[in-house]
Amino acid sequence: MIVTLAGGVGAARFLEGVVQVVPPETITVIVNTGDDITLHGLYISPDVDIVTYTLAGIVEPVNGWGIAGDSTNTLGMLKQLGADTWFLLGDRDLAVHIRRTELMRAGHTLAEIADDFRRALGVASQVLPMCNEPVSTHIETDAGLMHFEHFLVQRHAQDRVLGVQFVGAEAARPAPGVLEAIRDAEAILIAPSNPIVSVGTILAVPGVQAAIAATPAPVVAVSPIVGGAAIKGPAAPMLTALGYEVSAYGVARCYAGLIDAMVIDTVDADLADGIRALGIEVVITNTIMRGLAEKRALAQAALDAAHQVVTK
Ligand code: FO1
Repeated sequence: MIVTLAGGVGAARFLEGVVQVVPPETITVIVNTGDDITLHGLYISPDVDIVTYTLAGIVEPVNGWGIAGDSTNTLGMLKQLGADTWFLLGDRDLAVHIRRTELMRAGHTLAEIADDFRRALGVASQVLPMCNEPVSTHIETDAGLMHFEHFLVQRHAQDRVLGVQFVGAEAARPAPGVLEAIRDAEAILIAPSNPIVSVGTILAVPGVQAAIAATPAPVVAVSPIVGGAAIKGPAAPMLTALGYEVSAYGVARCYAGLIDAMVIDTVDADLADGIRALGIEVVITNTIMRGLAEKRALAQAALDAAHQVVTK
């Protein structure tokens, strides 16, 4: 079994490659739920949905979130009724949030619902939320403490980042199957997601970090920072706020002691020696995923790195 720790869009694109190189049913994706948010009375789980829609082949391809070709009639009507509609929710996407909220009220867990939905949408890989308890990533900024989605989407990441809080994480427990998947994995791949607020949130669930440190499986991370900038999203100000440099080396420092190898982009080849000095093997390749061939090649490079660690 191949285990991937995943955030949203970057992880989902990487996973499109992983399912090309290993049988999809042998993949378990452990997904960040720190971005989860309740809007219009509905429970929304952006990263779980992004991963599920992408693997189901229905994601909106340009943004990488939402459903391709979705309409926005419901949101339009909500707006007319005075609702705050800063978070764009399409009609078919809303159906997912309605059904999830209904099932949660009936006592089902996030993990059970994620499993139901991925099966209903024809996804062969396991999609496992990191925990069933509510955890919400909050960003400390010069404009105050705010939920991650308020920071990113409502306020366009305009505020200065001072720190990050994973509200509820101490009381959370890894969802059933998370620790077992990490223990029994053939390889653990950390997707090119934000190391602070996507992967960092998963690692903040008590027991997850220790399980990764203890697993005999090789652990390989793909750097989401290329040429000193994030491929997507607000990783740069977050790394800076927490004292890491905005580079593949900074990402390696986040993961030092936890990973065996890291895949970095060819433009960052000069950082390899510094990363190796942290005790991390380095594989240098193209990490920008434009088409399916590049996604597949990146997934293969990460798996090859895992194999190299094992056979070394
Ligand atoms: N990102 C945006 O930048 N603007 C949006 O309006 C927005 C809506 C949205 C709806 C459903 C969903 O699953 C994701 C959505 N995202 C949107 C993406 C999301 O904010 C982030 O990219 C992830 O949370 C980061 O992993």
